[in-house]
Amino acid sequence: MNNRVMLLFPKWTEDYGLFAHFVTRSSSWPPLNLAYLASMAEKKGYETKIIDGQAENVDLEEMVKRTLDFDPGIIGLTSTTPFHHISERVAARLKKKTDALIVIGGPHTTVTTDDPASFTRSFDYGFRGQADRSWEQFLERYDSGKPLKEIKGIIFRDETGSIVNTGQAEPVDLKEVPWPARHLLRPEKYTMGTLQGLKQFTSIKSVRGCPFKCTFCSTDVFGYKLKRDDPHQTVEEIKQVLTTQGTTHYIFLDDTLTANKKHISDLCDLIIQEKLKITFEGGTRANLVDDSLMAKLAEAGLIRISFGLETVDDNIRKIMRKEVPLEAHEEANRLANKYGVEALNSCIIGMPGETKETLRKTLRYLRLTPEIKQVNISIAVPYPGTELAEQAKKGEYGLKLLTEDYKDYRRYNAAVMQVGDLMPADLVRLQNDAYLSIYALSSRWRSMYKKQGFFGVLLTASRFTRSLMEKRWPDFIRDRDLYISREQKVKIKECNDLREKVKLKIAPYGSLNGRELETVVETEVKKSEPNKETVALNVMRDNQHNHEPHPYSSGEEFHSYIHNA
Ligand code: B12
Ligand code: SF4
Repeated sequence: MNNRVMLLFPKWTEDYGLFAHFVTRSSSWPPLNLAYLASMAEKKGYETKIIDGQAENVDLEEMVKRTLDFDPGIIGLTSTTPFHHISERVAARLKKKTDALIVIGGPHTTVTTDDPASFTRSFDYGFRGQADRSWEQFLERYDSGKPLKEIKGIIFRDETGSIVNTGQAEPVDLKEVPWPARHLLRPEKYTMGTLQGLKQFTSIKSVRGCPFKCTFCSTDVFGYKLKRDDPHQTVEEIKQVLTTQGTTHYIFLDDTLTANKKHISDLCDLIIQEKLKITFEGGTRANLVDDSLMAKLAEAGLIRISFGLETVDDNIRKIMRKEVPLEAHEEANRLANKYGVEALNSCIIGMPGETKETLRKTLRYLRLTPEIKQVNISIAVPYPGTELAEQAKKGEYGLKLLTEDYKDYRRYNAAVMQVGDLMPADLVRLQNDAYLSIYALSSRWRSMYKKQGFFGVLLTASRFTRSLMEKRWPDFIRDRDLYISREQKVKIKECNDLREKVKLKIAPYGSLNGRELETVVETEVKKSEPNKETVALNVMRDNQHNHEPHPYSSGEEFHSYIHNA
């Protein structure tokens, strides 16, 4: 038997244009899945290599050539839905040139198991869901020449060409899964933009599965039973990486980092006790953090946490089963800010129930909530197997599925569903302008530059140009209520020298869900300006221009607000 295994992660950002630079400058991720599989292959005595086409900038031709030069017995590829065609392309080339077994695994194969358009004849076997155990069995059987088709959790074609599906893989015992073979990757290639600058990092997983069922998310499709690694094991893994590679920054891939408070709290305690000099980040639901947990996370080294806000519209959050109250979200951002942890908020536009008005509400909120420093905006995609895909197919909540060409299922610069009267082109345009509107606020420039460098600036400029070329004023300029205030509660935050600049805190559109929102603007004050009240009033009048009066905009109310400030 040929005991060489080649694992391939094809370059996927070629179709992204300028956005590709943005993606790779702000983050370049190790293919942890392949590193896990490689580790198992090495444990079973295989000589193993990984080519990360993305990080190493290896194009398709070069990837094929290097693979053939290595002459493996097994070639493994991984794919997500929008980039499956790229893995398929690589496999098709290789199929013509080698007799090696070509296998595919990962999210796309899991969610489209019996789809012949995805499991093409370029692949000999496909692996569904968590493949640690089925892959182990595959390697053992291949090595000893035993039949491979008896393994649970795989797909293949029978003599007639029909796809055979052997059902769920045997459960995985995390204690038996060796740590990822990070030594087969080049650590210096994996960097992440943070507020502390660009950091070399690795990803790590201490929990598999998620207890929630958001309609747009593929995690549930995997049918994972929630499993946690012993926190001691995770800490040992970190220590091993620290010693062998010197990596000090870790991204936890756990779907919901704080889903089990005891688990994450124990993990933090161990990191603190062992005095590990590391930083880390992860994502969770905003209602699963509290003051003491955030304090402990920060003490252990948490520098960034991401929350899935998705939308500020309560009804849409309910439909998507993300019923985290908005107040919890603001509180979580506040706690993160309190402990010096960067908070990243992700939103999805174009979900069931979305209208221009709900979208505007979300964008205003993101732009003007001072607690929110960073935002990620993606377009809703009905990934196969999700409840959202079912809703789109049935045309529920004003959805209309317009294509099943998976190449467009990529969340950025492409949309595949219509929702109400919002067409895909509207969503793409709004995604562009939303980023523009949020990052045009100068208070966010520094962090954008630190994380994304010059490409962040370039990307914002290109968004602006695009907006102009498509002959529309970006929202933040056209609709001044997006930019500054519709309502006029103004108070002076800082007013040391009236001859220079005055910072004004403005409540831009009153309250949202009972909580007042504020933003800070700066204004020049002329020497002749008699006093701060007049200055603030002038600013207020400017902002009032062209907008209908608001109940709280009377001079009286405004004055008393100023005096109480
Ligand atoms: C980290 C991550 C990323 C990183 C990529 C990291 C990387 N280089 O691999 C970044 C941020 C770049 C990213 C981007 C995207 N991601 Co992402 N990402 C994840 C996340 C959070 C963790 C992935 C991971 O490493 N898991 C740990 C490993 C161990 O698990 P695994 O990948 O599932 O691998 C296991 C099995 O699938 C299987 N397996 C996987 N590959 C192979 C190959 C072979 C040969 C075999 C035998 C087995 C096998 O065995 C592994 C061990 O059990 C998952 C969510 C999740 N819970 O998995 C989403 C997830 C994979 N991403 C998703 C999506 C949609 C995307 C994007 C398309 C978003 C976009 N920009 O439009 C892109 C696509 C990028 C790409 N190249 O495909 C979806 C995929 C849905 C789908 N139907 O494909 C997921 C599942 C999120 C979700 N819950 O919906 N992502
Ligand atoms: S909480 Fe996150 S990982 Fe869990 S189902 Fe929802 S989106 Fe997916």
